[in-house]
Amino acid sequence: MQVDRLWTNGRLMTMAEPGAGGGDAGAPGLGIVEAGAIAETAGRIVYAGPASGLASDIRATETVDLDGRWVSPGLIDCHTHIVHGGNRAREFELRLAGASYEEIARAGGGIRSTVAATRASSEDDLVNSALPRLDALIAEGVTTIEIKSGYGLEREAETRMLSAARRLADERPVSVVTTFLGAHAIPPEFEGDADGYIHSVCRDQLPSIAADNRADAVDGFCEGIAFSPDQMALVFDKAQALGLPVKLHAEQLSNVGGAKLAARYKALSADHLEYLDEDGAAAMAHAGVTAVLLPGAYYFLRETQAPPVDALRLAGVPIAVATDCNPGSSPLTSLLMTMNMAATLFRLTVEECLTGVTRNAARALGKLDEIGTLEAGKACDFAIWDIEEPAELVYRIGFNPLHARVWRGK
Ligand code: DI6
Ligand code: FE
Repeated sequence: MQVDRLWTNGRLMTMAEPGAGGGDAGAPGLGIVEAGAIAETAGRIVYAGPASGLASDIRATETVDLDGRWVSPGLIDCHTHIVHGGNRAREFELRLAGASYEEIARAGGGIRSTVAATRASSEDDLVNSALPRLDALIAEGVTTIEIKSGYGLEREAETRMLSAARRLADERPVSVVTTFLGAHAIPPEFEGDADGYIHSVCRDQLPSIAADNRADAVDGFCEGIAFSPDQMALVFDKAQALGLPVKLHAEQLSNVGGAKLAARYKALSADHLEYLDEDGAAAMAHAGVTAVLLPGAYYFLRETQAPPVDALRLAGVPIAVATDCNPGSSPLTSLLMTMNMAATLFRLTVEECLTGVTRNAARALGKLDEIGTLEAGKACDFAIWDIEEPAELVYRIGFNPLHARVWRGK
């Protein structure tokens, strides 16, 4: 058997679903394989497991000795807004002086100030300003990133954001998944007319964005300061008519029933969820909606109500974790730091954090058959770490133990 590359002598966290086989007993969840090997051909994993299980006639064009290092699937940041113009450091200072996120938003700052900066940016500007943020994530082993629009709020600027996001995948060895977030905020032209703006999202923005294949999914901000479940339902109806899966920013600052709406539309994920209740968690579990927890926004906005992790566990909702990297509520470009926050602030276990940035992050993107675990048939994306045990990836703060990153076999 001939393969392109063979990595030997690694300690694998396959992150394969428990019961899927491959993992040693005594290490539930992480799917640990000591003395592991990974074989790759044409960017795909053809084998990941104990070296003893390799075909005896295996021949590789190139063989790499991992020297006993730990290997995880490539990390996946499944919720970001890394493409945008400007920054909001001044607003941060206002918040330090006592203003709340909601007060700033209601006064026309917040998301809208980033909208003005984004509208004034060319596609090149957007690509160039996002690259350092993307590079910071890549440097920590990220191999797939989701990027949302939502700071253009009209067709041309939303389209520009999405093409900038797609272009980032040409600029760097990383997979980019794009999400149309036209229903993020009410733009100044529609002041006081949320219904009118939703109508324009459905009529003027979504159809052309879908026709040009610019977005892989459709998202919205369902919140008192943004759009109601009824308004979001109109966007979701249109998205589904155009064949696009949906997801939702839900119950971040209050409970307006966003999680139930997401469940009704079999959304890929409902994200934030600080104010989720048990009914909402049950509805998500029933509909197979992944919970994406975003501790960076919770931390940065100094929220005090943490998401109901026990209710999510009890209901059996898969939990993912992401940076929510955005200029207003989570200027965070470290997925390792995000895992530490999820553990410290939300009390996720190490296993939940690691699953949250691999297997369940893949699930939140609808790409579990493609990425998220080290299993034959999937894309050959992985991270090699200089650590003694997996918990170190969650435990350390501001320390990057990445040894090397492999994307599509390279
Ligand atoms: N919720 C958030 O935390 C971000 N968007 C959203 O819907 C905030 C975006 C921003 O403040 O720019
Ligand atoms: Fe967000």
